[in-house]
Amino acid sequence: MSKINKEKGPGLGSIKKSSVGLPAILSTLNMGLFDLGPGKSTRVMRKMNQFDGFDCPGCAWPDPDDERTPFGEYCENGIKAIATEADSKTIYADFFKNHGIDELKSKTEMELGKLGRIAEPMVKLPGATHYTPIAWEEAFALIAKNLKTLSSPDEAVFYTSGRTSNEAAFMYQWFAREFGTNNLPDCSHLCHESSAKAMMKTIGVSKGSVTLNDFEKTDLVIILGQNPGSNHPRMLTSLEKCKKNGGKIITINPIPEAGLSAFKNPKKLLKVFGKGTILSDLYLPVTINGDVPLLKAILQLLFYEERKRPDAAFDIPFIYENTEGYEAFANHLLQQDFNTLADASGVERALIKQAAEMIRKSEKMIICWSMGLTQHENAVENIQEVINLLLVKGAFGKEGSGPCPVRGHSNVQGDRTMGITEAPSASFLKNLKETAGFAPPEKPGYTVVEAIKAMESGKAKVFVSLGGNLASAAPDASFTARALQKCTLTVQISTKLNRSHLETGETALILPCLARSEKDVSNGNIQLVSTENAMGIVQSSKGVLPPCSPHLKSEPDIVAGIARHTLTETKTLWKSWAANYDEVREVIEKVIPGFQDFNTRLRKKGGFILPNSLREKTFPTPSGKAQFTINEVPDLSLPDRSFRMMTIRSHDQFNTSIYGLIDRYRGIKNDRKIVMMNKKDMDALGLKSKQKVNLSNPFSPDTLQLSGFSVVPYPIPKGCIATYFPEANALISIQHTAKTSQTPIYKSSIITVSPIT
Ligand SMILES: Nc1nc2c(c(=O)[nH]1)N[C@H]1C(S)=C(S)[C@@H](COP(=O)(O)OP(=O)(O)OC[C@H]3O[C@@H](n4cnc5c(=O)[nH]c(N)nc54)[C@H](O)[C@@H]3O)O[C@H]1N2
Ligand SMILES: Nc1nc2c(c(=O)[nH]1)N[C@H]1C(S)=C(S)[C@@H](COP(=O)(O)OP(=O)(O)OC[C@H]3O[C@@H](n4cnc5c(=O)[nH]c(N)nc54)[C@H](O)[C@@H]3O)O[C@H]1N2
Ligand SMILES: [Mo]
Repeated sequence: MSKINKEKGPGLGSIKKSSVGLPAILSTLNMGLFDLGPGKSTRVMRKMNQFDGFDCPGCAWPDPDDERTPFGEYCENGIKAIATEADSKTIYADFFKNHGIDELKSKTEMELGKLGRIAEPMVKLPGATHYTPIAWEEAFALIAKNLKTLSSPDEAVFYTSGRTSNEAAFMYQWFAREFGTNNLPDCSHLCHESSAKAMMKTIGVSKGSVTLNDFEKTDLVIILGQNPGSNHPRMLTSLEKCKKNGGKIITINPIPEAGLSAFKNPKKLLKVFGKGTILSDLYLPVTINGDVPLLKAILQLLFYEERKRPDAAFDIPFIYENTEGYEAFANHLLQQDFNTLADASGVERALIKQAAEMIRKSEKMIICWSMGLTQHENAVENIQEVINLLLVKGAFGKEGSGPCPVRGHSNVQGDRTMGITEAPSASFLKNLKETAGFAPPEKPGYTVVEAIKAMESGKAKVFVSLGGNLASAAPDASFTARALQKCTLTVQISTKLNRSHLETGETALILPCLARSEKDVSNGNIQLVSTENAMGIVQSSKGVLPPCSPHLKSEPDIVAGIARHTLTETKTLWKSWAANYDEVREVIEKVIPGFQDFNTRLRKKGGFILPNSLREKTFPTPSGKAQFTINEVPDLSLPDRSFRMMTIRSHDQFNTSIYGLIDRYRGIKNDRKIVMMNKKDMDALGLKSKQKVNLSNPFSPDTLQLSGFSVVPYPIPKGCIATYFPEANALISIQHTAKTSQTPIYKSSIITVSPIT
């Protein structure tokens, strides 16, 4: 467990080349022992990601289809996620009596999380300084009263974070639509929305098509804008298998992330002391947001090769049979100047040529990407350029090939499948209407950024949050706090205390729910829920631990409670749904394609895979063809003394849940208010290692500022800086989002850095 040492300032160690290995295992076990106690640790680890266990509440990377190790399918960060969730400490009414909201606001996000699990429902009444206890039925009645006094259902916002089960998500969207609104923003808007928009437009499907098996069959994996060593550690096992079978890996990232250089598989304990597998064959240190020029430079080199020797680089039969827009795309490539593209990308020409040659030779290629591509102003274009590369190589409908947007939260993909979206498709609404017997609203609802703006301007007045921590996860922390404070009612359905429980509306409710690892018992039976991982596999999840408090309710039960009190005329069987999720699944089966025989197939070992037409080389775009796109090179010039800033995760956090202060692979500890900067840039500004600086975003309509950050030298391209999420969120403008997807530009704010004098 890390020690908090605010006095000492940041500790700097060496940047690690390899990930996992012995220190990781020790760190994991320490964490497990610390928070859970040894008996509970073992029980949890034996059941996590097992066929008859529960789905890890961490990331969305899939579990192996075939063998699973007897000691649990886990990774270091999965254990940290579970240890945090299954915390034995609890906070009851007496805690809230002794600690007012203002006092709690002075705590960091990490300190709040470490207070323990919320153990009973609480309310903050208008004008009160403290939360006080409230009975469940009273809490539901209070929500109903507030919702019923709105002048339109569109004045309510129903947010979802991606941990919610399919069953709870399905009930939640049904409730919002029966109430009369499509205001169902979710954390996807802050995450992979840019991928969804780009993929829908170009290939007609918003999900990736590859499976774990494809990683064993492929000859090339390209990883852009992703740090799997920290955020999807089990992906390294797939990459290791790819390497064993002769595959190659290219990584494209402004910083050399550990885990991609060398990987020691924690499950093979004997190998821990060995050298590990070198994973990445080629690393391209792209400048922040230099991916479009880099990909274009690669595409141009491939195009020239293809012109010289037909079939040398492109899959022309695939292109002619399955795509549109190739000629315009090829003409555009011809007009580009290679040197200008290379300069804009920040990558040496020789490395670009090496990458192009590896791609040219590849016959089966997977491209993985995550937040490094999705959180820029031109994020949708970034991903469209990735699709262009997949299209020229014909990387669809064949083994070992395809797009792999690596999702974040464990069920974020499933929540979208269940209808959590502000813009439901016409076919979804039709199915819902036929099954539900009410007319769901057609007018699109708010995205996350639109919802925050609506609350801030008084257009939305009630905010309900099914998990998550909007106050810390959203951009412009003070704007978002103001938005929440302007609501008449804010409701947090959650497991642990976070900033969003403290930036309250006039009235505020905390409704504590069961976590995924806890037993959800109804009429003496343990209920199953389901989740969908990043590869479209739907699996069951069954909690194994006793609930941390007798006063918790399950998420479906809470949604049903709110619905029962709000929808007085409802014909929906809320009570019996909450008592038996099989009944919810029977209805899901009617509304959502791919879920036939849901209850039976869910109980099969390993669950089932949802259909994905990309695997059959079918592109459900309006014309039935995949689309090439022409994407502009972004203007990457920087005003004097300014930097392009990316906000990233450390190795010791899950989003806004901060486990500790050791970003072990990057060698940074004891502090998270850190600015990673190129040594030459530090010299030019006259900054010393660990010197305190002020950061400001003068390009936002209201200048956004933070002080007291320490600058540290780091191998990052000149002109680029990195800070941690969520500490730097106060600097990110809410007015300036990605085109089309409205995702905040968490990875490319323009920031000035000045020493504290
Ligand atoms: N342990 C743990 N696991 C997690 C999470 C967690 O916080 N902790 N969060 C979950 C969630 S919700 C998500 S969405 C995922 C996030 O997983 P990641 O996307 O891996 O998370 P980030 O830390 O945002 O890292 C983005 C990576 O992109 C790189 N990058 C930034 N800008 C650019 C750019 O312009 N171009 C390129 N090529 N690279 C760039 C950064 O250097 C960094 O390595 O992880 C999920 N899993
Ligand atoms: N600067 C910057 N900001 C970012 C990002 C970035 O890269 N940079 N990334 C963005 C991304 S990718 C994402 S996905 C968002 C994440 O945004 P959110 O999903 O809103 O935030 P989380 O931190 O994942 O939410 C954590 C809280 O969820 C609650 N919780 C945990 N488990 C459960 C459960 O089982 N049920 C319920 N009901 N509640 C639970 C706990 O109370 C916990 O405090 O942040 C975004 N914000
Ligand atoms: Mo995410």
